[in-house]
Amino acid sequence: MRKLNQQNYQPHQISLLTSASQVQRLQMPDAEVLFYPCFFNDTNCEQMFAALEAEIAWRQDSATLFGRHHLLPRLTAWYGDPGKTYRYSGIRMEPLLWTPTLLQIKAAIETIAQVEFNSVLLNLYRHGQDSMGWHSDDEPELGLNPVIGSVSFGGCRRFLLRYKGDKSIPKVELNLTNGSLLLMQGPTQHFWQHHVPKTKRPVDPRINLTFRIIQ
Ligand SMILES: O=C(O)CCC(=O)C(=O)O
Ligand SMILES: [Mn+2]
Repeated sequence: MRKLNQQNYQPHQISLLTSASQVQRLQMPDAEVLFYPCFFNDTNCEQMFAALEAEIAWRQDSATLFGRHHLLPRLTAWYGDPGKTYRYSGIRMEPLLWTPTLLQIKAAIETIAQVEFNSVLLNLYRHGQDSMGWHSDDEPELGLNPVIGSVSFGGCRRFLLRYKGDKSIPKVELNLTNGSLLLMQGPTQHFWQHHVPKTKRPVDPRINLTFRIIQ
């Protein structure tokens, strides 16, 4: 299994090659979800993973649930334009200033998403026991019908979506591959929740970046 380390990190500008030619539009009611399984090529992915692992100020927050503090089962970080504060699960995050690596990834996905993101939430899943519970990205500061650009580097993890109301609508499952881009937009966050389950299977560390627009 790949170990977290900083050996592959080279702090130089990486020229990003992206591919939007392979795209899947997911067939889901009340949602607009596009998946680009190989948006970044293999060389880019290795360099990006190493750069992000080394540069990002990773921290382990705790969320408050029924008055008790629980360490989040992953490391996180919040970057963005000054003043773009983010609050979720009782956690308040002030943005750190964009790094060149983050700005490169942001520019690459903005060509596809056709919006300008002003912030990004980063998650580092160290191993299969790190995860993300069911939720929607529907905090008020994200506004109506938010565009979420989700980029993944490293170990491939399952990503599930479930409809909030009608339980007869089947769950949707995706493998978020190394170098993939998932775009969730339109009414998706109103009607659907998503999560990254734990796994017992040995899995490489994974970094996920969800680019957002804080109003
Ligand atoms: O790791 C992922 O793919 C999902 C991350 C996510 O849902 C979030 O940051 O809100
Ligand atoms: Mn989310």
